[in-house]
Amino acid sequence: MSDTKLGFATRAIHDGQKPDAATGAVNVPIYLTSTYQQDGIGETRGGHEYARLTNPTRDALEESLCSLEGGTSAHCFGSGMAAITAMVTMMKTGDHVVCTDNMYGGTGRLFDQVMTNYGLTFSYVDTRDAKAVAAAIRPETKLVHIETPTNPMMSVTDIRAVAEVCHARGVELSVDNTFLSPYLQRPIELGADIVMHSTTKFLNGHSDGLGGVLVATRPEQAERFRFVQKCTGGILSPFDSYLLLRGVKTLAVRMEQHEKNGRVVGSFLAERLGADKVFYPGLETHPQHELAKRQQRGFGSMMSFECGSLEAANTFAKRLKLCYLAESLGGVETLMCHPATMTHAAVGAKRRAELGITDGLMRVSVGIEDVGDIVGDLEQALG
Ligand code: P1T
Repeated sequence: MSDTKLGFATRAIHDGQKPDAATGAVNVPIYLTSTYQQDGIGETRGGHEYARLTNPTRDALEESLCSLEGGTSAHCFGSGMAAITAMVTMMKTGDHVVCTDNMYGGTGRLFDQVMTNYGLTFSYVDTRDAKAVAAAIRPETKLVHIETPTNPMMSVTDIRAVAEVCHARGVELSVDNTFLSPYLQRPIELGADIVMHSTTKFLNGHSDGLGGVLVATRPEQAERFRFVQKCTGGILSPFDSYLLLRGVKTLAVRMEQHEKNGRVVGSFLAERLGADKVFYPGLETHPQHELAKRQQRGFGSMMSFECGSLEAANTFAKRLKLCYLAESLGGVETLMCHPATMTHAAVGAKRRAELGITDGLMRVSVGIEDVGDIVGDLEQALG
């Protein structure tokens, strides 16, 4: 059970992660089993029937993540995309979803190229403007799904303001909290109904496992998400659950270091390239700096910057020695991504241009190496 009086770092280590009752092992065992012996018909041990429904390693992880986000239950899936898919299965043909216009490219691809085939409709709005969200809500709108800060333009949405708009109209609000982790932002405290993560990122922290989670705030959501886990089977494996349990234990210290390094790298890039070329809410020049300061516990370590052209971005990327050119984010190592050809290729050139995702834009996930080494690598690569 979660004791909410305990601090975040303590809960990250202990909630859901009690020593094994049978042996005292301080780490949750990896339960590699697909099924469970029953003592008689209908007589399960602790409710375990079949591993698509429950697995003690995954159960422990779900308890841990639920505690960290302050929800009522958590439900883990095999990837962030599987979690988003599960969330939209709450809807029926004819239902409508309002989303942030700038999101991870795979999320829009799922909505536009898969979910529309099942009669769902999606509107993309600039959710920085709560009035634009209100204007986009229709009688058939069931969900507002936002990313804040956004991938990769780092726009910040006022979660509390959008939650008020949603609740006045009887619509649920889900927040993709991947870029900050619950250490730096807790959307449920600001009114969100569902929190979603690609746990592949900061929650795992070591770039060694995909995963996704939905954190619920109401019993009917929990029932629905459990049912989707059971019916569609896109669950997280016991081994990946273990990797996440292990990653989460150090979330607080990792995020502190990501935050420190992020500030140094953000300032360096702003000084080197000009603040107008750097998209990082930690800069005072960022249009939502004050909002980010208010609703986030820190600015995180995600940012993007403009190199000017595809050629300049590629020259920069090829010169990197320490930082890796790679998709993904949130690991201990500094990762550099070219959104136009990587994470946001599916968005299409027209929409990328509208969102400011130019061919010269590079995104950085600042790792927790010695920050002088990261800055040194960026400096030499910028030439
Ligand atoms: O990759 P997966 O675990 O399925 O998560 C999808 C996803 C969802 N939401 C956000 C905000 C994301 O950034 C992602 C995945 N993003 C990358 C792979 C990336 O490099 O941006």
